[in-house]
Amino acid sequence: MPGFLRLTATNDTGSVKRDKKRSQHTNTMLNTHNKKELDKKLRDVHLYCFTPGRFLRGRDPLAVSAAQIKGGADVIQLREKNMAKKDILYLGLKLRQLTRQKGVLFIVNDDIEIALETDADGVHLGQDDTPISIARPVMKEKLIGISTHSVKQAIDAINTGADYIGVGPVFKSTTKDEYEPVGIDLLLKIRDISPIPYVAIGGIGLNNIEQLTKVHCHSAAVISDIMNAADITKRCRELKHALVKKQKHC
Ligand code: TZP
Ligand code: MG
Repeated sequence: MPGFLRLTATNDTGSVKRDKKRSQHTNTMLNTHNKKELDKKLRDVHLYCFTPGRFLRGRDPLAVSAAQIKGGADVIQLREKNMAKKDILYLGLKLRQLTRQKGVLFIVNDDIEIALETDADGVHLGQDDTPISIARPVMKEKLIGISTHSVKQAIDAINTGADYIGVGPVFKSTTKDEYEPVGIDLLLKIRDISPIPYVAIGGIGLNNIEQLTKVHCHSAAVISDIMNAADITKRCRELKHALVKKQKHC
């Protein structure tokens, strides 16, 4: 992002200013009961899943999400980069119904309007999406997740009121290959400073998930490893099992 467009700035020596237990905005909102529930659900997230996007291959997207939920998905994120907005909205409305029935968090990627129209639990924003300073007054007590690729970005997200952060790509990701992997190293640094939940993302699969749990990270967002599996439910179960076992904290 060009410097002149940046609304909030923290230098590399910036520090986390937020209370460990309470986010800045929680108290000022009308529906604190709901907010507390959402925050609790967020803290319990292990397996963070996505709609199929380019991995759909003729399947019914709703059936794919149902299979992920059956396998233990704690979050479904509506992430469709090549679908007409109207179709994303219709899919989102159905997903809202399904996730509500099953008690799973429902997050919309990029688009605050669709997040509100579907009554999603929150929105997930990248570094080039709507800044949190603008998103927060609109999203009110709903969740805002921010993608981060460095300690500085993580600190900025925390200090500006994010409810959770995505950290990655931890490993090389073929789904989103414009970023170099940040490695387990960044995860370790963020683990040590973050008062809010963080979710590892990027290139994570059954073959390397133990590298996360070894450093006590028990929350992972996974796209291709699940979408390319012959049995989505089974793969989700395996990933969830790996994330939950020997859990200490994340
Ligand atoms: N952000 C960082 S990596 C990534 C996103 C959305 C894609 C993750 O996909 P995969 O297939 O699990 O690497
Ligand atoms: Mg985005």
